[in-house]
Amino acid sequence: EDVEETYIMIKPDGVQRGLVGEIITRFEKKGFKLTGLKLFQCPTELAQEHYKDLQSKPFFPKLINYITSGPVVCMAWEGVGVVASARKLIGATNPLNAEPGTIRGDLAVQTGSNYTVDSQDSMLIPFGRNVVHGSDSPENGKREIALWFKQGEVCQWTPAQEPWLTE
Ligand code: YYY
Ligand code: MG
Repeated sequence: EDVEETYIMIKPDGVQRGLVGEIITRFEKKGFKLTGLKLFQCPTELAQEHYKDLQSKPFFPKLINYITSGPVVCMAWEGVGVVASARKLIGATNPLNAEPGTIRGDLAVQTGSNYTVDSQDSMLIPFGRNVVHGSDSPENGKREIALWFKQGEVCQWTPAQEPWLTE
């Protein structure tokens, strides 16, 4: 199977709440390879570019305000099937629907005002504070890593544990 790359970002609420170590640990323990890591204050234009597919959504301005409201932790992770696997570790977009055991299920509660579990997937109700971002496809993984990291900030290396992870 193909080695993929995914862009994982601890959002400002995760940084402010002191969850950085906990979240990195989940990806590390799983066995993925960390190839990029930095604390970063995101400019508005970059947030808009990152979320450009959502620019017509009513919650877009709130989303941009939230992502730029404080530092984020930018990460690149590599591995076979890492994109889908990271999305599973992260859990459902709305923390109210995220399963226990997932990052959002264990570490977040935020919902928009008026939000109930029954109004699932409504794009009308903002529920921004979900702690972490993960790319939704290998193509977007590459696109987002190129967007958030400069040349030379992503490292190619061989973890010592590699022979113990796969045969
Ligand atoms: O990929 P993921 O983060 O799980 O969800 P997306 O559908 O890509 O939405 C990106 C981001 O937008 C989400 O993490 C929170 C925010 N958002 C929101 O505030 N309100 C919604 N109704 C839907 C999404
Ligand atoms: Mg997404």
